[in-house]
Amino acid sequence: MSNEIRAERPLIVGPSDPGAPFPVTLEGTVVKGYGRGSRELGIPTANLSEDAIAAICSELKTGVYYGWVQIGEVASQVYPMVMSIGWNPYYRNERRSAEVHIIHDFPEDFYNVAMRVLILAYIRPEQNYPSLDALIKDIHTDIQVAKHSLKRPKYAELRSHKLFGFT
Ligand code: ADP
Ligand code: RBF
Ligand code: MG
Repeated sequence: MSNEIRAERPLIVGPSDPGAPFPVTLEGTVVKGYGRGSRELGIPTANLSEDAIAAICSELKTGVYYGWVQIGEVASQVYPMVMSIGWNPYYRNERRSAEVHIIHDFPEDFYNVAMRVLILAYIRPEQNYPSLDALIKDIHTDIQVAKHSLKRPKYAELRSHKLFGFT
């Protein structure tokens, strides 16, 4: 079945309580991406630095995940996020890239700032799409999945995880 005619996806994904290996924590820096133009699609993605990507390689398979994220200062605002972990074809296929779309409107860009990511559940594998529209549509569904799934108590309470500097 093609992605374009696929039935609607469920908006709650993942168990009621995050199970092993979650939560997976990631700390890195926001770096320049590879000019694939996520922003032009209306879905900017903050790309994580190499050191952070290396740290999750052994823990998680490639795919799309949701959770919470904080940028800059510790104990600052924590936002919902969706992220894609995948092979970057421009990088000799040796390493994965990890890009985080923060579900919040920011007035300006932020690069070279700290980013702390708490990954809580797997949504779906990375896919190839027949069109860019189909990719964008699926990412919008991922965003809805994250928003709905994170409202559940066991996920909502992790917004104040110690990773984010709350005591
Ligand atoms: P790049 O190729 O450099 O990753 P993108 O087009 O993916 O560029 O845009 C990502 C940049 O946009 C981030 O590094 C960040 O500075 C900025 N940005 C603004 N709003 C967001 C958001 N909601 N989520 C992620 N990044 C955002
Ligand atoms: N790229 C793909 O090729 N296949 C995917 O299934 C895919 N899923 C994504 C899901 C999310 C939540 C995000 C933020 C990105 C995803 N991407 C995927 C990456 C996307 O292609 C990337 O952000 C771009 O470079 C857009 O131009
Ligand atoms: Mg990006």
